[in-house]
Amino acid sequence: MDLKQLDAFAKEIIIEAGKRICASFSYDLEVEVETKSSPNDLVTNIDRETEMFFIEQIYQFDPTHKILGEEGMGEHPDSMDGVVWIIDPIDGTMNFVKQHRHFMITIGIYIDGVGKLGYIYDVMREDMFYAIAGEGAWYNDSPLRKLQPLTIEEAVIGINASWVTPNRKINHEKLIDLIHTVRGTRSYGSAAMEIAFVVSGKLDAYISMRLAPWDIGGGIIIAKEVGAIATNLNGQAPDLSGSDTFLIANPYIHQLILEHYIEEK
Ligand code: 2AM
Ligand code: CA
Ligand code: CA
Ligand code: CA
Repeated sequence: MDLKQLDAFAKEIIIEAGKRICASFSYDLEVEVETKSSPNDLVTNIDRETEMFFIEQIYQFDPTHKILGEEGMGEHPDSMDGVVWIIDPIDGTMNFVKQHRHFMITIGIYIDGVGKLGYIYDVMREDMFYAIAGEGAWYNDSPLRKLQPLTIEEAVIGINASWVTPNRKINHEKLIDLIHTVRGTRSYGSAAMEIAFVVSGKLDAYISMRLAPWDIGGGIIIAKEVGAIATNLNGQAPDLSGSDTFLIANPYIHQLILEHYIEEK
């Protein structure tokens, strides 16, 4: 497998898909919004059309490649053998619908279960965060540095406000302690965007109670190249076979956050 050729192809179709999504903001194209598992879990025709675009392009490029997409438009791969693309056509659908910004296309390409190429593309800014396993990570044309040491007091973390109120999943009092300890908090509404910010040092950690393989499949490949640590809230490596909790952080604070501030119910 020629990774350079695959990388060039992946970037080409991600940028093309981004242009198609932008075109949907023109007035004569209707965006149809539906809810999925809950009133705040949205999907649109553009999510589905973008996933279909990727599937068609990838099968034309190589029909042996397999595709796991959030919207389930392709055949669900039965294993991670061979080349598997894990695709979230729009990460941050609520941002797409409501804000017309802050939504990402994110893709991870795995060969026999090993992450090889990872992409997080900010469609409106035309910003690409990406990595080639073993060769490094980039933000557009600039190499991303290894993450630098910092203390928890200096950290800026991504977290959704709902986890700091009483909930069934996690001890929110400990998260309140965390919020009082760190320098600042942010919440962007796109898991991939928050992961892109952690790998590029714009955030120092991001916590989520429930993410799916397509939310993190690209980002964790980029994380490895810069030394960011990604696990579930038990400290185990992320499992791409189903949904799980998630913590990605600067390596100097990852373990500290897990030990002192995370207590699942
Ligand atoms: P999505 O936009 O692709 O659905 C904030 O909602 C972040 O969590 C987004 O990255 C969103 O991805 C992701 N997410 C994962 N599971 C979700 C769910 N069940 N409902 C809403 N967002 C979900
Ligand atoms: Ca979704
Ligand atoms: Ca997503
Ligand atoms: Ca999505």
